[in-house]
Amino acid sequence: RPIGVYDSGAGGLSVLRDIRRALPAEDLIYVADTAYVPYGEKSRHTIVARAYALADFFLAQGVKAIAVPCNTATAAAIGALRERHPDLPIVGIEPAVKPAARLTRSGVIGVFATTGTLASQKFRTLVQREAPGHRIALKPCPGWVLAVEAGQTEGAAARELVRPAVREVLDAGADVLVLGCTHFPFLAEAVRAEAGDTIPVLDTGAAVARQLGRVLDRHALLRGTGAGRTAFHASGDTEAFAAVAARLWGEPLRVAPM
Ligand code: DGN
Repeated sequence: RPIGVYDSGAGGLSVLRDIRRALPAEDLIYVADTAYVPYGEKSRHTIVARAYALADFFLAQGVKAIAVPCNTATAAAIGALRERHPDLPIVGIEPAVKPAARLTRSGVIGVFATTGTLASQKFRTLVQREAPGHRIALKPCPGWVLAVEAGQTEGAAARELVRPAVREVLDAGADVLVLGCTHFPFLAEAVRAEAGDTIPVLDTGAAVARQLGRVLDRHALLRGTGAGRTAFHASGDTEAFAAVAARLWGEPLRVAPM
């Protein structure tokens, strides 16, 4: 049986890459909820309703687990989703505050994410638990999400896009940067180029892939061998998503409607 993976758009592809690498035998179904992108400024109510709709879509395809590589959706909806589907393994994502707290020397951690993530109770709890006594320089970056959705992740334009936010958190004293939105690893090179070699830039894609493997293993749901398939769907314009996703995923791909 396949694993369902979703994000508001193309961002989750950065984590899908890690999942594909970590679990090569699994069949994966990726849905980009592009009819509702971006999630960053949407109400909690809307994001929970979308989580329910996506889970219903996945369950109709017989999935054995769901991964939500979207920080905004995890923060707003994963509790409600687990309550609604108590027997289904569901894996979310959270910003890399914990590893950042171990790395920082200045005690200031820069976090780039959506407004929804940064304003969530889940994020506040994460900071209190994993980085007590540290200062967090928060920076919502809705423009970065739109740039990735438009496939603009490289070159001088990408560096210009990220420069003001990177400068701002570095000026606030941050010496480690957290990409707390799954769209942002596609801009990691630009962020690294702006921040310089000595500043670690962290994301949690690989951790999510590992966690998914552990959860499947615990439920005895891991497939033995064989080549896993990857299917792509979008709730919005499938052709438009196919064009962007091919660029970010690195090979041409077919996108079916949700
Ligand atoms: N990729 C999502 C996240 O990790 O928060 C949401 C981006 C968005 O839709 N604004």
